[in-house]
Amino acid sequence: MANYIVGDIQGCYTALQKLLKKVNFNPAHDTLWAVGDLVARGDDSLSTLDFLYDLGDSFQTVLGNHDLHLLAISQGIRGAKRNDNLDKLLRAKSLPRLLDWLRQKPLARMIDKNTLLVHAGLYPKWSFQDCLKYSDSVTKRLRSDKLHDFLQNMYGDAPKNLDSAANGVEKRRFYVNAMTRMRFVDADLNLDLSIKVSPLQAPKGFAPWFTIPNPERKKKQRIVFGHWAALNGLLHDPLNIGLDTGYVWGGSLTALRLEDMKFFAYNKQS
Ligand SMILES: [Mn+2]
Repeated sequence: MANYIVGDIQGCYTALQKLLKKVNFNPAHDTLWAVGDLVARGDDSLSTLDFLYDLGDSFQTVLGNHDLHLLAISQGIRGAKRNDNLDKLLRAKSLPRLLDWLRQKPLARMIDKNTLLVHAGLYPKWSFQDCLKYSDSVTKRLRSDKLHDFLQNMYGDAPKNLDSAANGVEKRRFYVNAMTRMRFVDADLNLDLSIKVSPLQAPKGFAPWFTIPNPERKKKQRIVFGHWAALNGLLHDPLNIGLDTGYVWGGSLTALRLEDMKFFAYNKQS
């Protein structure tokens, strides 16, 4: 019985299978967790979702920005970009079933009593409880007949902080941006969603979210996240575990076994 947490899969079905084989993943005993961004850009988003769906309760995930974008494309709110490689998925018979399943998933959830799973990270002013509450407020909309309205209002980089949110729509946009797109914040903890470089190249005045002291976060609380491929191997912090090692960009697909904190990676060279 082991818990494996896998980084951003992004439709890389073959790599996922190779990685699961490497760790001898057995859905009868083990649980696979994912940090979100299950689809987009990789070779086979359809097979990826079909496979994860079929794992039933042996698979748990949070949603990433690409997963929310897929929901928006399916609602006709956005067009699919060619390099997202989603055509086969968007034409699939199983699409409605897969989308109904996907929209049930949270933006953040606990893996155990000290471990939060969230695609981008924990906004430095939030406690775990805040984050879970804000995730619930988004999930409630995703699961409801307000899905279309919610996704329509989801896009945009403003507000940059929660205090300047004028209404519920703007608050929820901030929740989504913080939980699925965040990398850098400025000294006033404003989100800057345009900077995607590695922390080593941080522009003056900006810092990665996980370097900001968070008074709401208890000492032993750890966060497992993805989204930031440029972090690749730079972050050796047992409390902030970034699992996106950029397989779609020629890097590797990484899984962490929670029981002994062992990392496994698959890349095209292995
Ligand atoms: Mn992402």
